[in-house]
Amino acid sequence: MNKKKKIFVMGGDGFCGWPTSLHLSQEGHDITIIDNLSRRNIDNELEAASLTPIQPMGTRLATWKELSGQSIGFHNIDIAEEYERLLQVIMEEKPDAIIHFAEQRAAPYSMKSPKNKRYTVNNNINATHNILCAIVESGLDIHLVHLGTMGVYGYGTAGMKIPEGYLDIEVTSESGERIEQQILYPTNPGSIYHMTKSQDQLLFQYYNKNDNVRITDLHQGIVWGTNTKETKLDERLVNRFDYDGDYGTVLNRFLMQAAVGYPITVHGTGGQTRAFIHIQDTVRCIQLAIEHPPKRDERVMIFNQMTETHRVNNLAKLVSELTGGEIAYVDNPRKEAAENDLHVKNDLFLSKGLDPITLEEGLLREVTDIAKKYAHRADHTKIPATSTWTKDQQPGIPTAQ
Ligand code: NAD
Ligand code: USQ
Repeated sequence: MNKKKKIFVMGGDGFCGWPTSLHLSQEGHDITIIDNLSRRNIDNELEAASLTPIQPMGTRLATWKELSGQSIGFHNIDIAEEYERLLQVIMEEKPDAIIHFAEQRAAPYSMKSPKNKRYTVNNNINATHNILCAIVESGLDIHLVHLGTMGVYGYGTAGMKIPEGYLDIEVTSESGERIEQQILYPTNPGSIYHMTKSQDQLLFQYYNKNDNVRITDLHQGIVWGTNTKETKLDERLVNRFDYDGDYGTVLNRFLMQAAVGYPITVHGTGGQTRAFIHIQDTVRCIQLAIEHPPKRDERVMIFNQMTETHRVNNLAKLVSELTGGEIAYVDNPRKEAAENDLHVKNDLFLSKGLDPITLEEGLLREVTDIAKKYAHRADHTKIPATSTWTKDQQPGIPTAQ
């Protein structure tokens, strides 16, 4: 194993953060979770809950201690609002690395109302900026690993493979000389949430240039699946499974809809192509990112954290073939192209040893082990995607419902 590290996991109570905390603890690292439990509060606000029965933080941590003998620390801090507490805990515990998951991550939730737009911008940009500012103020050489999104690239690439963060360009100087350069790939976000991730990239570029902060930005695709090796050890460690119209992501929604006998809700024609990754591969990629930090004078390291691309309509057909579920083509509540192609480079993680889990091998297991097992907990009224991108759009509700 690599050297044992002290690692802060910001947002360690969430869907990606919890299994990552357990995995890194299992690997022997010293983990402290920082989370303000805002995601659980949003569940209360939306009156929607995880399909899986997630336990309170205290039970989660006590169970992990009982099973593994490892302690995981926890601080309830709002990192967007409580800068001084954040700085203090960094100064006291001196982490080698900080993994930053702590943002409002749902595009539909971010588009719901002016209040939601403003909350998402304030929360996400302040959270990221406060971490960067505190790292510099602490004087410690902390490696920051951020969970970004494939969505910062936009999805129309005219057949070109999306590179890992930087685009090769050629410009013509005043004197007519052709000069090659690499620039940050131009962003083209499709929601307020995705826009905050685009802003994050500028904050990283600036703090890296000005203060030499070592940063890895993981441009992650849509995460599917629920459990990992560690969360499977005991039902009290189960990971969250969002299926509601705001937080449920497309493939997990389709799996759950098929399992509970709700029509599979394809937005528009389902012509959108997206990048995907299984949650087990997410935690593995983060481990690899922690084990391969950039050097002090290196630019922001950007990885495309995805393993497969799929068209939404093809996913719906695949799930329908596996389960017999019926497909409903509903109004698209989002403002997005009816169709797009997507080709993505992910050579960096593959070269570091990632051996991806494919949809083919994991899909059916997910339907039976999770979606069917917890189908009785589903509230069908929370399934439709009711948040629209503009006032004149319609929610994505199947006609028979
Ligand atoms: P999540 O909502 O399940 O988890 C985020 C966690 O951060 C929650 O526990 C929440 O309480 C916490 N948090 C939010 N704001 C905070 C604040 N101000 N202070 C302290 N804690 C705060 O989301 P997730 O699905 O685990 O996503 C984690 C990260 O990965 C996000 O940044 C998201 O953009 C990125 N990502 C997720 C996916 C996906 O499919 N889930 C895909 C690509 C990228
Ligand atoms: N879609 C449907 N039917 C549904 C739900 C979604 O057809 O019932 C479609 C959407 O219209 C969209 C696509 O599926 O075209 C993906 O939607 P999504 O909700 O699964 O994904 P998205 O909004 O992009 O957001 C999710 C995570 C976010 C992360 C992002 C990665 O919530 O945190 O950043 O995936 S990516 O998409 O690569 O940018």
